[in-house]
Amino acid sequence: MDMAWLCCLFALLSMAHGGNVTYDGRSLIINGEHKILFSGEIHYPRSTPQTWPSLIAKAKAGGLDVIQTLVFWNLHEPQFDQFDFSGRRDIVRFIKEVQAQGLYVSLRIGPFIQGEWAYGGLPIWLRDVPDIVFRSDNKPFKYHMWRFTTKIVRMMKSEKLFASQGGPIILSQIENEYQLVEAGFGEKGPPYVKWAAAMAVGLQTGVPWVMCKQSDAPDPVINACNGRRCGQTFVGPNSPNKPAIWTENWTSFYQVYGGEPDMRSAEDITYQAALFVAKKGSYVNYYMYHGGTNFGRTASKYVLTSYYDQAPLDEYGLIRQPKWGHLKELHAAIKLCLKPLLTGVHSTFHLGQLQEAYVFKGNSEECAAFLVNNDNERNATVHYENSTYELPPESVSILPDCKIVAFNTAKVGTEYTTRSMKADQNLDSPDKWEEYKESIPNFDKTSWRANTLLEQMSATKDKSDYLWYTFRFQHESLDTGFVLKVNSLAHVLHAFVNGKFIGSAHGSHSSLFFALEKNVSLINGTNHVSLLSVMAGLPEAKVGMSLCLTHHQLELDLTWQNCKSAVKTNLNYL
Ligand SMILES: *[C@@H]1O[C@H](CO)[C@@H](O)[C@H](O)[C@H]1NC(C)=O
Ligand SMILES: *[C@@H]1O[C@H](CO)[C@@H](O)[C@H](O)[C@H]1NC(C)=O
Ligand SMILES: *[C@@H]1O[C@H](CO)[C@@H](O)[C@H](O)[C@H]1NC(C)=O
Ligand SMILES: *[C@@H]1O[C@H](CO)[C@@H](O)[C@H](O)[C@H]1NC(C)=O
Ligand SMILES: *[C@@H]1O[C@H](CO)[C@@H](O)[C@H](O)[C@H]1NC(C)=O
Ligand SMILES: *[C@H]1O[C@H](CO)[C@@H](O)[C@H](O)[C@H]1NC(C)=O
Repeated sequence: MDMAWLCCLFALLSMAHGGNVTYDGRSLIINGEHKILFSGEIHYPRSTPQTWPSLIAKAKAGGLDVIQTLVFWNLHEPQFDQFDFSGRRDIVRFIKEVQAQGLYVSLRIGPFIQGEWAYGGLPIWLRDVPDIVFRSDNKPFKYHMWRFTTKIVRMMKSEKLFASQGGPIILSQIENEYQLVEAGFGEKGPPYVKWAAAMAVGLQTGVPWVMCKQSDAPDPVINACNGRRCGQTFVGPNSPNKPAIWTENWTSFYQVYGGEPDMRSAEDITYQAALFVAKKGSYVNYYMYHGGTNFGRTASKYVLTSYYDQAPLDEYGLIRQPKWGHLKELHAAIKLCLKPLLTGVHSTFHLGQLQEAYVFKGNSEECAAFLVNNDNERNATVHYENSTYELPPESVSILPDCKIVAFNTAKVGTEYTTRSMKADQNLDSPDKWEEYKESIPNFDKTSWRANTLLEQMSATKDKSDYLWYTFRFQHESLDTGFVLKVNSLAHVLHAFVNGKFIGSAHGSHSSLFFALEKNVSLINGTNHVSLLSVMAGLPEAKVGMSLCLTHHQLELDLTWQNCKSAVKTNLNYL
């Protein structure tokens, strides 16, 4: 008997998934029901298929309704028309795992995704498509974007993964934060936005599309907010018929080489999230809920392999407290308010100079209130409905019955945890290491020669992070002291002159280029310069260098570009 009951409950739960998804000014509507949804971003390739079930289970236990993920084009199509959906790339398996645990999926197809991912997710071979201009009203780009988007949508459809087919996917995203760069595309920008929206909508997924940070997202695409403080900054949807959706609520921030971990507090995250819901926000996504690991060479320039370790689930999938627990309590408190939140009449009024109430009043007794103290320094005592409430600085109190405080964002009840590490394997014993000596290549040994300095990504096609640049030249003079100056758009440079190491230099995440400047001594006869240029992750821009060798008034200009032009001598260069 019990078993039978269990079975039917399960059946009901999974049936609850199917259904067309629409929206109105209040929220997404799934199966005819308005929804307030909490979503957590988890990227399938940043963890392993073995860990997906437990990550999703922990997200569900934390009170989430939706798992949101990007789709990683260059991971799936590393060579043109050669697709790979195996192992960590198995997006269908990931989505089915989310479905099996009864959660929804939001699929951010992009296919430009940024995401601190190599080349923003675009395959490197796209660079070689003739006349292509990325993310613009450009035929070749639109063709390839259409091709990949269609490929993914068809794959989802054939697995019946859209909610309209009974699957878990309730939302999809096209493009990503395009408005930030749109002006740079001049008159090619706006038609591209219109095209992207129409192309996506034309794929007839039966679920809505969003564009994030795109205030002019064309109907019926929903413009969504990304950022840390959407609770304060989002001006709202661009139509009264669209819901307020927050696609990236940053739980901390990604970390770069040489940077400090970003510690966004549980209080701050819940304050912004509660404020967003108080202002009729209906969808909050935490970016990231689990960051995980940038395996292999998938991180973009200077980004660490560890991704959003400070998220509610840390890099290893361990619950990070109090973040996870405090968010869980927020979700539970807001779920207690659902009825008035979704059906009640919304009103807002001041409780003090920096204090506000957001109230949702339904029929009869239904009432939920959010009491907000925007003062970031002082407690505030406020009066609301004949009661007195003490509000901590910069906080939201949630009253699911307009009387009793169920949750305050600044009062963290969850205990802090610390993570202790113990060595499982020692990697420092000499027998685990081997040393290799690579000879310094010089110009005589190169087979690939060009009349200009080659741009690094075009040369390596992402097969390697390393590229040697070598050249030789004749020199005869009393003077031996010269300065070698290299301006690099790559990330690290090691320089050798006549087989001798003369120094290294590197840039940083925030710098666009760096310079190496070293004194070198030259010999009479043939001199060899060998430069090992290293990339620490694919950036979104060109990577190359210019270099010059200067001495007094004499400059040898090896690029005919950036160094002031000078004597062009009998140089041979690669
Ligand atoms: C979704 O909408 C289509 C077209 O209106 C309809 O045929 C279908 O039955 C709907 N699906 C569900 C699950 O309601
Ligand atoms: C706010 O009130 C709490 C408890 O009433 C008190 O512990 C705290 O120090 C006060 N904070 C400020 C900034 O006044
Ligand atoms: C608040 O007090 C006033 C006056 O005593 C009373 O009329 C009103 O019903 C009270 N409101 C609530 C919500 O209790
Ligand atoms: C290099 O060449 C210059 C000019 O021919 C000459 O004066 C100088 O002595 C040479 N230096 C050496 C170390 O041979
Ligand atoms: C090169 O040598 C000169 C003179 O010895 C010194 O003043 C200068 O700082 C050096 N430059 C670099 C880049 O090392
Ligand atoms: C979103 O992120 C911002 C900043 O990282 C935070 O203040 C806010 O509370 C977050 N909101 C949610 C719902 O996570």
